[in-house]
Amino acid sequence: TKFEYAPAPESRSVVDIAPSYGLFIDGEFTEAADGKVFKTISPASEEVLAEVAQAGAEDVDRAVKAARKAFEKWSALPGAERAKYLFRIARIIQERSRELAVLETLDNGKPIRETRDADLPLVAAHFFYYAGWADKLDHAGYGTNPRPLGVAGQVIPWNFPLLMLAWKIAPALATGNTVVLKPAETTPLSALFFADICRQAGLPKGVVNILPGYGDAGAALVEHPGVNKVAFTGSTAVGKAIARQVAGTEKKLTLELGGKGANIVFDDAPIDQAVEGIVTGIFFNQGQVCCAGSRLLVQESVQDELLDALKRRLSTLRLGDPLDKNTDIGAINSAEQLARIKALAETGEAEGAERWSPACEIPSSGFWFAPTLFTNVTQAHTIARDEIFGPVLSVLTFRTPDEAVAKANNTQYGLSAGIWTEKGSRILAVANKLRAGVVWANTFNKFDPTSPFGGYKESGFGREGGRHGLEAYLDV
Ligand code: TXE
Repeated sequence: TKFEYAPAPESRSVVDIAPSYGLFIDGEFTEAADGKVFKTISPASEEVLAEVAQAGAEDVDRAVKAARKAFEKWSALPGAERAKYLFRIARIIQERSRELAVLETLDNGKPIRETRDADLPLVAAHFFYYAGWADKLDHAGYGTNPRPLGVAGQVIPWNFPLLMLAWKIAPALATGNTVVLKPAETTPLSALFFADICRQAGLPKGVVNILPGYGDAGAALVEHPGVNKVAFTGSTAVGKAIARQVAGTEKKLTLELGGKGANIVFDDAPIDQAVEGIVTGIFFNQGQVCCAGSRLLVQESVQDELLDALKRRLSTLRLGDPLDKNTDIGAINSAEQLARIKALAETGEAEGAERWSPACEIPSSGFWFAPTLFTNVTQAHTIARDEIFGPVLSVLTFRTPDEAVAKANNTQYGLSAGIWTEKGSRILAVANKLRAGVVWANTFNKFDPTSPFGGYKESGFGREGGRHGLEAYLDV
């Protein structure tokens, strides 16, 4: 059924969104060279939030030149000086976290509980963590005479707009690189607020440049000869196109692409705890998470018990106003993403998998998809293989640990996996056989800036986070 949605007015008022925003180049907000603009909307209400300047190739050129110029001085600063700026940015993010959380929820559609308790604390933590590295990179401290690469061209997606920005910008700046970053076209606002934070922190002009725009601006940035390092998070198709573009140039590349994570539940797992982990694994951020546990692999003997408990839990999830702190399931980020999810769910039904959703009221405007469970799924089904990037869980079964490992690894991707068992020895044995960049045991979707994150196989290459994330921005 449908109901009318209106965002909670009191929380809305903590953020002041201007009617229009420019590109951020060389420390100034400016119009696009060709004067183009686009609108960013709230996916929960379809309300226009702001009009934003749309970068084109000429703007990319201007921003890369500004970053090149800034690189000379920025890279020559002692690490301790760069650390001061990063600490300052981290503290301002903490001070403005309520405002940024509401902004992110409005532009992205995800529940405020997530932006407030997960996205924003992690964003600040990333800047604190990499600030701590900046003064340890001198020859004596690091031992390998590490040198920055130059200008980093960074393209990010819409599912964790500010967190993906932090993953990209914090290590780049700590290591003495300068940055041109293109946020996703559906979520440009938090990156523009971040530009304002850079000004507030007194960051030298040109060190960070933000270019809202579409894929053409991303492609122009990747192509630009003044860029030394490309970092991309997004779809596997675009990642492959970027890899082709970069091949044959001197540019360094890291790619963080799609996933089809398996959450493996053994018969000795604590069922209630596993249910919570499964729910977090696939319904956090409406399943729009590259490392989502989108496949549930359950040992046959506990399938019925687990599915009963899971269905009961799904019936308690609250879908609706993302600004309401009781909401579990917010809006899907865009009409395009909603259409992709719907199409894949329909394919699941057409191919014979059994579809189930709890009774659920859906707002009459905006982009929504009820939590969905598919059972009777086999390896041959499209929904067992393709990334859905939505609140849709495909359930498969296994009998033995070896079969679980074989099924978990039977995918083009290799980003994440989860293991649920009381047996410590089994955790280690199974984890070592899984071809996934992250394996969680008796938990899921836990992040920390000290841990490297990234994929095997078509989930990409290179790592972000931790010391490995630092080295992606260094020549040693
Ligand atoms: O991704 P795109 P979309 C997956 C997920 C989703 C699908 C499509 O399965 O359903 O991708 O999402 C910029 N050169 N993921 O269409 O197009 C674009 O402007 C350079 C997984 O949103 O890859 C945006 O800034 N840049 C993923 C960014 O790339 C280009 C997160 C991502 O958009 C470009 C997002 C080009 N040719 C989607 N074309 C994850 N790994 O977390 C587009 N862009």
